[in-house]
Amino acid sequence: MADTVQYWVRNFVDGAYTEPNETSGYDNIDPATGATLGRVHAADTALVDRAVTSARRALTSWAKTPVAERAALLRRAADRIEERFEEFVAAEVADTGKPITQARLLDVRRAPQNFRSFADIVAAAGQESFITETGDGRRALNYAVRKPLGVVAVIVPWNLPLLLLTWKVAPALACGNAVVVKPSEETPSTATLLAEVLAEVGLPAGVFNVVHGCGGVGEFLTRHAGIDGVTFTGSSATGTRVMSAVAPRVRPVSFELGGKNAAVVFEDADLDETLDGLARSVFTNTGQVCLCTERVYVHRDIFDEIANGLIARASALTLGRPTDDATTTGPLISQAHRDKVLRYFELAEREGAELLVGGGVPDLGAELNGGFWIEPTLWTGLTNDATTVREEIFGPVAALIPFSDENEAIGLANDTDYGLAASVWTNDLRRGHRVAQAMNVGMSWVNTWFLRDLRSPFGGMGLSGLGREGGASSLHFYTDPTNVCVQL
Ligand code: 6OD
Repeated sequence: MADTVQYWVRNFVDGAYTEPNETSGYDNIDPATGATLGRVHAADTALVDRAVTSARRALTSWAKTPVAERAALLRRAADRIEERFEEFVAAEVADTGKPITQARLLDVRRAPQNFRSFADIVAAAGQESFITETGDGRRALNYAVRKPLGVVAVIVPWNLPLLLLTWKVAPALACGNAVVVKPSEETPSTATLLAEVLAEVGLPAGVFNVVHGCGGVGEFLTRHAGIDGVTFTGSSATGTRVMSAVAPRVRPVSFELGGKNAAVVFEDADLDETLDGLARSVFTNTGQVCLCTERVYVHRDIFDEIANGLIARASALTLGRPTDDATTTGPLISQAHRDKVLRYFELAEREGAELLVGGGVPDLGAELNGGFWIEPTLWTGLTNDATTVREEIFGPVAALIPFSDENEAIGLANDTDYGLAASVWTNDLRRGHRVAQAMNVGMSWVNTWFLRDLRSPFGGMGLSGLGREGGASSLHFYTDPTNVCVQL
């Protein structure tokens, strides 16, 4: 990848790519090698302003476009993404360093699914209505007309760039909104490609805009008077900044933020199935999924078996060139992120962790050693008091902690400021339901992890977020109701 031709990733505003300005770009770095892939055109405030203005202009007619037409466009977008599937895969792999098999099976696969699902969901959506009897003889019909929220700022992270972008853009467009998208500065390419696809399938100019840049671009965008709402996936710290940016104008936000997700493993769990699921939940995307497990609570009776099984699975992961089919595990996204994860590795040692596997930087040879690689890592010996068990690390690492009974397990799992996801592993059906329901999280899985139905509510509690997206929850966030009351 180091010899990739230099290219510019451009902004997309009012239906066209803008010309790059040599003075306002930054390098797009390949996380697998550390090499420069190309240059990204950073938007200045004038360009962000133009993006918002064009979105406001386009909103007027897009909001009035019949739902069936909007849904048909979403379906055409899904078809076109599938036609250009390998281009999206290549762009996602280059930006993130993730294994190509994962980009195909998880990331890019979800993009057409997101468009088709929200085409179906919006087409089938009904409206609530009530016949009101006031008690003094009057009757009325109450119904709500749901209107698009308006111009929505869509701010998405670098871990699952296209998946998360389309998860938000599909319902936003389906509901008749116009969007200004700010992808992470680390992963600009698939958003830029999506702009082209949406134009190809006939989305009117200005309905979908992309502006690139670092935090300052996001800050300017979210404070902009022309923005009617913000949907954001990323860190809890950035979420609080977005919240204060929109506070003076009282605009709605939808946040999916960090997690410190627990897995609870009971003594009656199916060992192989559980170990495969746990390993997937800890190491997928090199631990860089907000849903990844970083705390594994294991019943004492099977603690050693689970620890040994996880060590074996961690050791069997293949770190290597992201474009090789055999690679299971890519690098972290950046040098800065690896430095952060390594600081947690050092801290864990000071906090008394016993290292079961990993704990450092692997030697992958000259071609890859400039990349941001890290070893899949497991610890025991830590307790819930440890900072490494309380703070989100966002790397391929988990702490294994024993428990003796169900109540203790629930207490330990819920002892956190976060509340995004949990998984429960047991063959006792009633216990599975009971414990999954007791988890103070947005998503609680039993004997599985990250199994998605796009109609379900998705989001987090506590530091993990605000609001829910998915199915009807997305329709609620991306619309604003006007209730009409007609006396009969
Ligand atoms: O699957 C999804 O729809 C979703 N929002 C996943 C989020 C992953 C966060 O890293």
